[in-house]
Amino acid sequence: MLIKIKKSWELKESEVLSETTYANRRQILKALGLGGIAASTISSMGSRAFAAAEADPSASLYPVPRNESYVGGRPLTPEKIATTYNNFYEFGSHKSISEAAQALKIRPWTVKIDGEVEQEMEIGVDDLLAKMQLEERIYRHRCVEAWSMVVPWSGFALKDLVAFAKPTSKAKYLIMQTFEDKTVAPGQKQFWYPWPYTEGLTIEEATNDLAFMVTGLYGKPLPKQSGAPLRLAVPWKYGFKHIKSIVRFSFTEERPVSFWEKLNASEYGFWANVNPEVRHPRWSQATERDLRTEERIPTQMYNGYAEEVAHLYKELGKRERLFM
Ligand SMILES: Nc1nc2c(c(=O)[nH]1)N[C@H]1C(S)=C(S)[C@@H](COP(=O)(O)O)O[C@H]1N2
Ligand SMILES: [Mo]
Repeated sequence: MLIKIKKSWELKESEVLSETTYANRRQILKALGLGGIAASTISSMGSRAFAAAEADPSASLYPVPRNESYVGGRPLTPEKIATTYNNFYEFGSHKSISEAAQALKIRPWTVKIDGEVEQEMEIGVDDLLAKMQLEERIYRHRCVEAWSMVVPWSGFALKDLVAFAKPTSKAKYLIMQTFEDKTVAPGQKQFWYPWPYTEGLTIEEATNDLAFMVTGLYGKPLPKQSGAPLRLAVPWKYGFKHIKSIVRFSFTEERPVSFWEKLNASEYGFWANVNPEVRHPRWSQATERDLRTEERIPTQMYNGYAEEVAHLYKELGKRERLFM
């Protein structure tokens, strides 16, 4: 089973690059005897496109005041592009998942806080929002696949959530976990992926000023395809660290192994800091495609946030520091 997981995995990036390689992936699934499953999963995607658009009870909170200390450095990506070109494997391993994602029910939405905390708890997302100071920040977003955008996220500092959770002195890492529900997320029927999606940060990263819990986008509640109702933004790291639709925050002593790292540790490491000098094993990270202009621009060290975060990695060995 594990061997099969690795094989199907090697296709992730190529799928994105062209239809031809996408077809190639189907051939491999077929060879593994999984062709039937894959075909039915693919055809069910999008069928829930027009699920009732229930009103978001947090709508009246937006827009929130902009924190001017975070600037994009280049023009914003149009909302239409940022909300229709997405990565959210729960709804399909391609970019056009925005309609399929409407099947996700985002209320009631309960978040669990557990592990190394003074007291484990569950809290409804609207109660959590009421406790947090919301603001807007313009952040650059750099996907490991070498495309990028500049967007106005609304939300609150992750360090405020950490403070609210009261981790014990044993807590060294924060693990976040996405919802799990095969009935709304057809991608989760693809059993060769290690669902649920998880991501992790060190406590120092999670309490860095830049680490942001996103709850809104372009002055409105976060769209489902973007990871409603709660999603992470750590703009100095590759996009896959920006876990969507979070239901659980666990504090641990041990470093977690996240979704992509389980699938392919040599390509999607724990640190995942944006670094133009370190190639992905299959392509250069020196430049990126801006979604607004479709032009290639140079990639910056830590995605341009070195001043804020480089100190976090001083103690790491050279190989670890550079490893994406
Ligand atoms: N749960 C979950 N979170 C996820 C992903 C995913 O597939 N599932 N994809 C990640 C990747 S690779 C990127 S680049 C960003 C994309 O966010 P966007 O669709 O808002 O641009 O979400 C990240 N968060
Ligand atoms: Mo990504």
